[in-house]
Amino acid sequence: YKNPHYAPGRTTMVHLFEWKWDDIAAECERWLGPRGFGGIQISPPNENLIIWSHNRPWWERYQPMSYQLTTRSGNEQQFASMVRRCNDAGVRIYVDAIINHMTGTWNENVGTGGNTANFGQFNYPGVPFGRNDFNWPECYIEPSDYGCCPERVRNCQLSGLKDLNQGTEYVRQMIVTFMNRLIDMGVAGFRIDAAKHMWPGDLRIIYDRLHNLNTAHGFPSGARPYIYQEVIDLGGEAVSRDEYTPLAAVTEFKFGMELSRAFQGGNQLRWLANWGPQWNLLASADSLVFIDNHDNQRGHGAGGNILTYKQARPYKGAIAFMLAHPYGEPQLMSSFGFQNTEAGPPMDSSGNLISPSINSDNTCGNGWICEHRWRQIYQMVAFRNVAGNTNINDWWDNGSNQIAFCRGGQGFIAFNNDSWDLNQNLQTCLPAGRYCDVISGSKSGNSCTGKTVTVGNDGRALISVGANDYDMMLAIHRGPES
Ligand code: LAG
Ligand code: CA
Repeated sequence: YKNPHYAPGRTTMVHLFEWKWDDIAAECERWLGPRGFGGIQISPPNENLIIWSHNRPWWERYQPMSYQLTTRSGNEQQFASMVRRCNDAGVRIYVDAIINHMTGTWNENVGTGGNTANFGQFNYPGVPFGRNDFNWPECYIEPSDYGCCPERVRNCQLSGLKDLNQGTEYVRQMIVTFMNRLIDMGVAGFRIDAAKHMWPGDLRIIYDRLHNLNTAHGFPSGARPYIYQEVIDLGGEAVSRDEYTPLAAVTEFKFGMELSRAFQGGNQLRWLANWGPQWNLLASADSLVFIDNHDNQRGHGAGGNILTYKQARPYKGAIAFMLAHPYGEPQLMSSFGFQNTEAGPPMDSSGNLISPSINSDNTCGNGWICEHRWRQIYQMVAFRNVAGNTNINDWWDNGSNQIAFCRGGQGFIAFNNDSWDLNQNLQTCLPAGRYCDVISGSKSGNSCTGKTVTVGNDGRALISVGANDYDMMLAIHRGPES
């Protein structure tokens, strides 16, 4: 369950948060496929409660009403067509699976597929689920439970969301049927929402009943779905990430916290020389990594002082480090703009999602940020694809915040987070020649719109990253784009 089964030569997924299925299909064909992206995490595809009392917040999608595939992102037919078109473009689909709970208790009770529920009776006819399918008697997770009491973390309600009992055969069957339907439609795997709040033993039974990936969508025969379990473990809790790594991959929240700290100047970049398990991160093969996600970019979930699109310069630095470094399975965030942390995605007065528009410089409009269309980010996806499974070599640092390293003989990157210029003759490990920096510009034909780097026969080159340059890094690699 730890192999994302990307198409050959691809390495990176992006979370297209709250996008519509038709827009994702188009994005696979016009952008993600051609640019070498490996996959997409989509928002939950199953029916959720409509919450007008909070003006349709983004978080209504974390309140399931049924496993029918109708949401603001589209219906089942649109979902199937998206998966087909993306797989044909070489881009995999990973589903955010909300299987720990159903909704909270609300006055509104209509879902995006038209199903209703009786919250007081724990009745969800769209599945159907009833009182016996939930942990009982009702209890609510208190902050102090995380320190002491795994059984309360697993069996009580998270934020008042009605807690399914995955220990019962019927609940497992409903969940497995839902997930297998998606696998048969061609998805490549799942994010397991709130995995900390489910028993590892129950999850194992569920995973082991999942189908192999669909060979008619280009997967090798016998391939198991990629599963990354959302477990927020910053240390010191009764439930630990290590209970979940024997099952499948796990989200590593320390990754984005530490890199956010370093790239904001709270830690010197030179300490990143041993980035990985020596920082108490998970083993690389177990680890799904990201700088920000949909929760912590707005202070939900683990919170913390996380870099986002709002602090673009250090954010791009942290993302470039993530993509240049071989540790972990990286995931990019693609956001909609927000001020209010509860606000939903761009929508009209009826609550319909508004599609992103695409500007002439490839960026997005209509309220969508599309970090995955920022040059400094998508060109680092290409860098990572070229670097492949090479290791880091020729690490250099100035004893402070200027660092550089090679990826085998495939790529070279330098960062300057000091307040003075970086001007050094450094080993790039690349064949002699002229390279185009993929951060400050891009190659078009024989010319380069950004910095040019000339590598000598000894592999060395003069590397310059000014303290006041637009970006804090410079990257070159083999292949046509640099
Ligand atoms: C997750 N991972 O474990 C998701 O990443 C996270 O986004 C989900 O919370 C959470 N678990 C449940 O799937 C989000 C919001 C919550 C929101 C919840 C349900 O961060 O704030 O709770 O989705 O929509 C909301 C209200 C609560 C209320 C609750 C129940 O904010 O005040 O108690 O709904 O009605
Ligand atoms: Ca639970």
